[in-house]
Amino acid sequence: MKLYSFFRSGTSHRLRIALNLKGVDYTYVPVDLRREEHLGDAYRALNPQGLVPALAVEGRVLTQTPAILEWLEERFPSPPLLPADADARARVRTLAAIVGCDIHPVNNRRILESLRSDFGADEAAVNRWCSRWIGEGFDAIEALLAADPHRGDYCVGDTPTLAEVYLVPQVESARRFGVDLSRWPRITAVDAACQRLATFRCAAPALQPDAA
Ligand SMILES: N[C@@H](CCC(=O)N[C@@H](CS)C(=O)NCC(=O)O)C(=O)O
Repeated sequence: MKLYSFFRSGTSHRLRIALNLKGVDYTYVPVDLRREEHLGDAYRALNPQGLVPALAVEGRVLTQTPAILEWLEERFPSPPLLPADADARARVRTLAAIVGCDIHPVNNRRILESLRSDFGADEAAVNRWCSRWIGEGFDAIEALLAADPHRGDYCVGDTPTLAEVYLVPQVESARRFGVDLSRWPRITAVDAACQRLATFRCAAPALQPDAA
């Protein structure tokens, strides 16, 4: 398997965590977003959307992390990243969707570039934008975590699930944008629990071959 990844990309980070949790080996292929390699013909031939990550496997290329994560779960069911119980699965998917559908898309590089070039936003305004949408999403996640009386160290159940696969990269990104995380003690505790696991630590942006 080849993972086309950028070290600082939150969606690439999701896949690195999931592949590590599943124990699946892969070759890391860097795609430099700073040099816009993802917009060139060579990468677009792999992913016409011009977004990382992409996973090349057995002669085909998978794109879109929700689809790739489901594929991984189906092809490598052990250890599971979704709980057995339907209600718990729904909770995991809710938490993952808050990050994947409502926080990450509006803070993506191309959106921030458009704020700068089409709307004249300076870096302070861009940071306010990111903080706002991260804050709204994290407030909701924190409330959902607080409302679950059976929760342990992780978001749902006693082992990491897709909820952490989405959440930990978003926490990393929040730190990068200078967001004060002290407002969300449950989220930071889940992140700390994940950082105790080598599978999460090895997926960190700073440890990737293209980290600079
Ligand atoms: N929904 C896509 C989003 C992928 C995505 O937005 N990737 C970002 C990096 S985290 C990207 O390639 N951005 C390039 C850009 O915005 O120009 C997924 O989950 O795979």
